[in-house]
Amino acid sequence: MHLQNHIDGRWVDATGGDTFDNTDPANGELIATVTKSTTADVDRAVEAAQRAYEGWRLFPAPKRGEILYRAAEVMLRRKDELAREMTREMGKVLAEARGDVQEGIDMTYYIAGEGRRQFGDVVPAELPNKWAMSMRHPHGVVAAITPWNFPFAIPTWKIMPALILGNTVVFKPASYTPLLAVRLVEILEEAGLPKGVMNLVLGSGSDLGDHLVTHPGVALISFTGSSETGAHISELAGRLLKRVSCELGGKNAIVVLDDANVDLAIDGIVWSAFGTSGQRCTAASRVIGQRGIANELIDRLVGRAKKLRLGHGLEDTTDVGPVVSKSQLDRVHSYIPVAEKEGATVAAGGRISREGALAKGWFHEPTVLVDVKPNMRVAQEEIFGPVTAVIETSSIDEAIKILNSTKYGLSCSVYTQNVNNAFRFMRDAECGIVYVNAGTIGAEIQLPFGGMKATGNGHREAGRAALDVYSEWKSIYVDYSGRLQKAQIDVVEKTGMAP
Ligand code: UN1
Repeated sequence: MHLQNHIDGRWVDATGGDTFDNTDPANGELIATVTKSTTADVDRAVEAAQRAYEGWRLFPAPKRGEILYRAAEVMLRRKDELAREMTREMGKVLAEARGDVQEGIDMTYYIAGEGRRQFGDVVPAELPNKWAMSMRHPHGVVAAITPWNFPFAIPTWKIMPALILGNTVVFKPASYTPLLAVRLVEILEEAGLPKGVMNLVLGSGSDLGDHLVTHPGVALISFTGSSETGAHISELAGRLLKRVSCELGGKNAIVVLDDANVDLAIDGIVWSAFGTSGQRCTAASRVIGQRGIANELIDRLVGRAKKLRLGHGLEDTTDVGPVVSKSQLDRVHSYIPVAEKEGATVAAGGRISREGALAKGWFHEPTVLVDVKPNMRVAQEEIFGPVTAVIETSSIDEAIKILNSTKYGLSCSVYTQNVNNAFRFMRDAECGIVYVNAGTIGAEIQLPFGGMKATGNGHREAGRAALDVYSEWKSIYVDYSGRLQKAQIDVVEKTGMAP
């Protein structure tokens, strides 16, 4: 298989003629060769998107919605095939890959409906014979720069709201997951999206990112990835006063209080810490356990982590797949000596797995670190792998303090059977997503998704909130009095009515 760019409605190779390989992280098998774009290809994609914008912004939004609706139908039809390709391409187990595709389907249906909403306000004016209202206005060309961990869902979070509001798109997916990006563009093409509205540029962020972000034809950059890259993009774009929406790192925690249902908490921790091999920005990479249940919690969590079976995500027997690449594996594993040096103990896992069928893939054992103090690096930094750090605490107050002590603020959860504790936690957690008696992963698309502090720059994806990212507000006043009226200055006192 060979994967190409999609520019102005055509599948084309990059101008330089270079390629890179797309491989299965579980066994190293070659999936596809991929065209490797240069900045000249970015220019072509942006120019095509700029040309298409003039037509697309005027195409009625309900009709744009119908195209998205058809795209969702195609996704549904192709769901299983897409999920299988995703598992091969980036490693997550098949059930989770199906979930990723389903999240894209959900988002596409949801946003299709916005074709007939996109509400603005009509409000009374303070002067007679004057009309006041607000409406949404598209930005123009949106650059969607997406990560490999949700190679289908996250692109839909950006592309669907951008399209429904009348923007056109240049899509630069992570270089580990070009296949699912190609599939998404194929689906939009099949659904009838006009040429140039959606352009795909395959290649590495380090080669293309700065050029795309600073391109004068790009109005808005929507990025999901690391906080470091998000800060870099924001800096470049900030100087040019471009719109930027960033969805960045997390150091999410599950708090388990003494009054929790521990069985339920263990299920939530295992699922949130080791699902997707811990490669979710919502992954539970910290567990904060109150002293009364901490020993039981640790014993049982360690037992469960040791039983998880590593393997290819397409096999039924696999609980945890590989991490996405060798460099990611090395990065994750480098935290083990860091933890030990700071005084933490590896209670489960801790090793790279190379036994038998795992030898050719990038597998890391599900790992539980204990004796962790809140300020240790493993309790502060995003690891993005199957590693979770257990911290013990004395009270709910201290637990919330520890929860809020990292620079991030994406997702968190509390396990408690006490309604007062639950509500205090909901109020005081400095996170964009809070769960009660559920793990930290599994956000639904009809609510805002995103986080506080270094997790983002104040925007939210999904839900109605996404519309605010992909449009500007325009306030419109129509004076039909036929004379000069001055707001804030004219005195309107006479009602003209009998007293
Ligand atoms: C991500 O890891 O960047 O809430 C997205 C969740 C998923 C989305 C995760 N619905 O875990």
